[in-house]
Amino acid sequence: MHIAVIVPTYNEKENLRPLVEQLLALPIEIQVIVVDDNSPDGTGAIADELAANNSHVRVIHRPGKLGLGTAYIAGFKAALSMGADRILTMDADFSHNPRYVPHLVTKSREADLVIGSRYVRGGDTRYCTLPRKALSWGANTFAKTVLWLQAMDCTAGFRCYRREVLESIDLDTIFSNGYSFLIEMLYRVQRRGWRVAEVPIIFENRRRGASKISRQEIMRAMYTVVRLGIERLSGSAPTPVASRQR
Ligand SMILES: Nc1nc2c(ncn2[C@@H]2O[C@H](COP(=O)(O)OP(=O)(O)OP(=O)(O)O)[C@@H](O)[C@H]2O)c(=O)[nH]1
Ligand SMILES: [Mg+2]
Repeated sequence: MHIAVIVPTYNEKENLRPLVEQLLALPIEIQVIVVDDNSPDGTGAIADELAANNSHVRVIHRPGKLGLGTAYIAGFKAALSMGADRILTMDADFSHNPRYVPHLVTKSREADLVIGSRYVRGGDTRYCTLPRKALSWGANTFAKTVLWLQAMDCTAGFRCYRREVLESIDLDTIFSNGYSFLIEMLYRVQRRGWRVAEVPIIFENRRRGASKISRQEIMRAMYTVVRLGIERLSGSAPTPVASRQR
């Protein structure tokens, strides 16, 4: 099985090298795809150096900070064209510990999208401030209520998609870009009837580098949920194809 792990980066110079080293040391063979948005701190050069020394690392350079959603899409397209069967996404800041990657991949035998989840039994968060926990809880509750999302952790970026799932979604029509991209993807996956499962993870707040979540991102995420909620009520969403393709 060909496994690709997409790591979007923006100013992650302290984190990227140890993260990639830990990913490549896992007992399963993976291809790492770094998507760097011309990070001012030189993360892109570190990624190039890692790629030069290991054929299991590939780098996509984009000219500037174009947002998390399009970074994932660029990574998805590269992974699909490389023939990946499982496509994972994770943050570069060690909030998503690489040791969980094999758990997500194993669970993907019985599910089409697997989420590394803080909010199922055995999952938790560490070193997160109260405002950060409240933000996550509020975003999850709002998205779940409006969109009837079945997962417990709808905003998690630690995921494993089966290739067919990404192939079934027209990635170029995904409207949201920043963090709300995760909510929109989950919504589209669920609407298409794919099986979604969660495995518990301990989410650790980043220790190095800075968060990129801004007030504007939060407003955009709320807008995405409302927009998709209107789409859901108006019945204009695509009909499920999953049962045919599985
Ligand atoms: N390529 C790219 N990567 C991004 C962009 N914005 C964020 N990232 C990366 O996406 C991942 C998640 O961003 P974070 O800032 O850690 O956001 P978060 O994990 O939701 O929030 P914190 O818990 O505060 O860290 C990290 O690996 C970032 O470097 C972007 O515009 N482009
Ligand atoms: Mg983070």
